[in-house]
Amino acid sequence: MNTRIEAALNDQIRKEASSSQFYLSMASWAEGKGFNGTAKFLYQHSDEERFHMLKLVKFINERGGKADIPAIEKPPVSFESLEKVFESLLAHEMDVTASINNLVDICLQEKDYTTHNFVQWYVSEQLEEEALARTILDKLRMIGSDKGGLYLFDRDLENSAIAPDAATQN
Ligand code: OFO
Repeated sequence: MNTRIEAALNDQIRKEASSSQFYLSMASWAEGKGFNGTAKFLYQHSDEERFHMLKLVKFINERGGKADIPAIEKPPVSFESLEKVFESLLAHEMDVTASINNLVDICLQEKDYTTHNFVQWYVSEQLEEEALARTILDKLRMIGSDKGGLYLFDRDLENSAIAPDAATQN
């Protein structure tokens, strides 16, 4: 496997793994605050990110490269509000999108069209995840600090079809 591509894919493994830990930490915080619907959504999202990481690990190994399983930095453990949680989530997703775009660029420079094709799955996934985070953030900004509104938001998030797909369905 092309060493530049291998390094970029390994870097992406680290990003997906740290997304998973970050969302796990958010989920745990939300659960502790009694936002059970939000916690469920974020636990699910954390699983999804782990699946994204696993997909990269398998791709690298199957193509004769070597996937490195990285150490992960401790994510933040407390958040000011639900709005801050989803602001951080969106900022994080935008960062991941930039990294995926960079990966696409490297594939083209190295003329690795197989990896380029593989990475397209992540391009669409990022588009969906950013749109989802923006929709949720818009709702939270509308609700502000209204307790009744936050209660309904949390309940809706638990039952809603806007939750991320189960990891195994991706
Ligand atoms: Fe892996 O999709 Fe978000 O970060």
